[in-house]
Amino acid sequence: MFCYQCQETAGCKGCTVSGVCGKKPEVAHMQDLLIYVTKGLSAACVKMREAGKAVSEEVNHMVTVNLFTTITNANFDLDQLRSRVTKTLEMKEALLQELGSEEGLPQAALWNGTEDQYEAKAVTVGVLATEDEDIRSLRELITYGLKGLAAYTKHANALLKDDEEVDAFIQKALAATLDDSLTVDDLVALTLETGKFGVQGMADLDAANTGAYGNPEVTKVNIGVRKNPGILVSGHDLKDLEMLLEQTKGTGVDVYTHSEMLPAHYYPFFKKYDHFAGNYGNAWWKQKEEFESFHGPILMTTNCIVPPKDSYKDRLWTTGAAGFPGCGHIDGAYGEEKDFSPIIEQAKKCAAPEEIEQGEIVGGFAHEQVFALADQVVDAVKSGAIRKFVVMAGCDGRQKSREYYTEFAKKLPKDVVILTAGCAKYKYNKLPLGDINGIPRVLDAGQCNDSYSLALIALKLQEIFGLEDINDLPLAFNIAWYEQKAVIVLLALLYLGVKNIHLGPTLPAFLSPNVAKVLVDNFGIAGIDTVDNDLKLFFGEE
Ligand code: FSO
Ligand code: SF4
Repeated sequence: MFCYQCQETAGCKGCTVSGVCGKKPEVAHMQDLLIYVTKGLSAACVKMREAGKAVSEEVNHMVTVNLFTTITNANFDLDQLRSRVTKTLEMKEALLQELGSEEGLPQAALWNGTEDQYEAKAVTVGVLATEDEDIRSLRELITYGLKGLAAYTKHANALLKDDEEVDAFIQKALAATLDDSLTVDDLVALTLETGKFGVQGMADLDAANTGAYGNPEVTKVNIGVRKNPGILVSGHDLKDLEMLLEQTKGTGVDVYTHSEMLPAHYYPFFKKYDHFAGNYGNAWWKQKEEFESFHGPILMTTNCIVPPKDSYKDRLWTTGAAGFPGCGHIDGAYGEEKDFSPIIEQAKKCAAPEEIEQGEIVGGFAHEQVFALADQVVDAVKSGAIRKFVVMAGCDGRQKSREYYTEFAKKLPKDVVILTAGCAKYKYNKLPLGDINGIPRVLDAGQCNDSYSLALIALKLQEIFGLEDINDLPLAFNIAWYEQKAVIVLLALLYLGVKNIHLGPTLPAFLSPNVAKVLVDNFGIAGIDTVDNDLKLFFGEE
């Protein structure tokens, strides 16, 4: 196997024996094959569109869910992956029939095989199949960005919002990664175009979420526990949460959020559920301890899954693109009511969660809420009470080097405000960082996809202050990344013209020296240094 798509890749180079995430070689191979056949299907879709034929929603959804399934920590289930390969091949064959010609199609669109041939094929189509390291680097950068975009698209689709332009772009770009005639320059241009559609995809999801659940508002979320048994919901899919909250009404079972589901509490819609109890625990990587002490069932609606301990494996459930062998999986098509009753029945027999902390965290600073506070914010900037903002969005992870972000937050000058989104916030959202004239020093916009809100806030401030360039704002970017959703957020920010983004705790292994140089020279992308050096760099002090 060879995989280097996430920040925790072995030796900062690539996982070759087994994934640091727990992904076994057979699973890694099947994911490689799934990506390959999805690229083949996409190439057929491109031909369909060129021929003026419609591509069905079913096909669009197959492409996005396939991509999502291969995101870090989302799906470890070999059987599910294999059956997705089979369905993708069937779908692609149907398109070839409809096209009536194979002319101009790449090998990936022409290949077909039976299950017993999958493994042998898979080992020939992985990342290393592209020999030129710069072309490989750009193809992977684009593919990972598309995986992130597909994840966000899937959540919008779950709320019955489809954007044919985004789907068509995903397919076009996937097909382009198979095209040997494209140069480094072509692929750099496609990388930026991916960022453009990243903005569009995040805007779509924002519209879907706020359309269904209202605009997030300032909210205090309890982090303690109640006395009833509970179900813990993790991942990013708000529609799954809604269905579960409806089905648990009046059952005596409480529902808690975990990790990236925390921001659900900020939406007005979810406040009507009395049994929506609070948030339990921290970012994804602490789940072994926290799922143990939660005592009740856990529903993973997306990544990030840590391979479970036997002690709670029977309480771990997956749905959507997530999967783990031996854990229960709840199926359900878009628009269909999923049946969570097995989880609810299990919860009733479980003990109440064990308290691991007490108190509250505050969040809900998405675009509309911040716009409502704009006068207060602008006054604080004009009076000098707020000197600067620092965007610290992105992901958390288990590496010790990430303590940098806690220390950085603690040592920040007192007149600096953190803007955040994604699970990165757990490195500092429980610290007593206080407020500036009533504005909390950590403004949490929501999930990683809500980085879109941070971009809107920056654009609004640019407009209010009458600045020509977004980079003239008193705003620094110190982003933590882990998996591929952070890649699309990064590409979206680059597309919006943001420069000098610092990315840590390490730069992606999939950036070849030349591709990294393009990003450094054109966008000022940089890594992180020590906390003290970076504080000096960003704020001119230690
Ligand atoms: Fe975190 Fe995992 Fe949201 Fe990611 S839980 S790491 S970038 O899936 O998507 O922030
Ligand atoms: Fe390694 Fe990350 Fe790939 Fe898992 S997703 S195999 S940890 S590079």
